[in-house]
This record gives sequence, C-alpha cells and structure tokens, in this order.
Amino acid sequence: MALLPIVQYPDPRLAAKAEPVADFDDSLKQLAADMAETMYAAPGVGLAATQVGKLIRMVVIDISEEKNDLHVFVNPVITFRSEEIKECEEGCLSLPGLYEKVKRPAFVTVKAQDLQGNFFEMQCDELMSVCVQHELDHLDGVVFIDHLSQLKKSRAIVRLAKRRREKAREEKEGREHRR
Ligand code: K1U
Ligand code: ZN
Repeated sequence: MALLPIVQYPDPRLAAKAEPVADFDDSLKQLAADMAETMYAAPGVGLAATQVGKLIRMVVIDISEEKNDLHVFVNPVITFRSEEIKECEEGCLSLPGLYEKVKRPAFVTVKAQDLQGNFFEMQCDELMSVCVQHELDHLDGVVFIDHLSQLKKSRAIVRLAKRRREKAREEKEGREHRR
C-alpha cells in the first residue's frame, strides 16, 4: 500500500470531470487501497480519486469512529435527493484548514458499483449524506466552496492563502529551530 499526494486547490485537475470506470481489475483495487490509506492518514472521512490526480469515478468513505467501515463507490450516481435541505460545516483535504457551512439535500440515495463491479444502493443521512455529496462533487470538478456565494468564496480563498502562509512560516521556523 502507498500514501498518495493529495492535489491542492486550485490545481486545475480538481476542476476536471472524471471518466467512468470500465475495468474492475487489480490496479483499481490497488488504487482503492492506496486511497483508503491516504484518507485514514490525512486524517479524513472521504477521498475522491480526483484528489489523488486520478480522473476516474471512484470515491472512498469511512465515517466510523473506529475507522473500520470502509465504503468504496465506483461509478456512483445520486438517484434520490430529499427536498429537505440541511446546512452542515464541511472541510476538504484539498483545502486543508478551511471549514465552511454548505446547504445540501438532507438525505440522498446513491447507486454505485463495488470493486467487483456489482451494483448496490445506499440510503444516506447525516454525515454520510454530506460526505457522499461532497465526494461525488469532486468527480464532477466541483469543490465545496463552489457552493458558496461569490463573496463568501472569495473570502474563503483569502483565508486559505493566509493559512498556507502561516503554515509555511511555522514549518520554516521549525526547520531553523532544529538546525
Ligand atoms: O473530500 C475530502 O477532502 C474529505 C473530506 C470529507 C468531508 C468532511 C466533512 C464534510 C464533508 C466532507 C474530509 O474528510 S475533511 C477532514 C474532516 O472533516 C475530518 C477529519 C477527521 C475526522 C473527521 C472529519
Ligand atoms: Zn473534498
């Protein structure tokens, strides 16, 4: 297994539409295992193939506390969205440190294939619903701040840039301190 580098916003790959998976071969299983390891290490509760630079329609999600309930969704499609809308705080491993409230349907049903190509359906609520919608957006080149108003999105990008500068400064100071 391997840790994969996570593509950071605004890398243009994050805005690309991913291609459907046609071959359910060993390389797909290896990528799913590597994505799961990368998600757990980050740490995160979801990861889309887009975020590791692979433009194919696959996501991994594990919202369990114990990190022992991995779901792999290949070629996922949302087949039902509730009329009820809920606002939840979201984060993203491609925009680390940024958390914003996003409004989305409260409940969704997702149809997908597993790593063997078998179809399954899952009804999602709470964090699973948020996470499924967030990860499927990645496959269509959408990041969570794209759901904000232009003003809130611009402010979020400014905060992200500030946070990155602070982090780079802290890392530089840490390196100098260790010398
Ligand atoms: O897509 C991603 O970058 C993963 C993202 C998924 C997500 C989280 C929360 C709301 C919507 C989508 C993350 O995992 S961000 C990190 C995070 O929220 C988290 C990390 C550790 C434990 C619990 C949450
Ligand atoms: Zn994300």
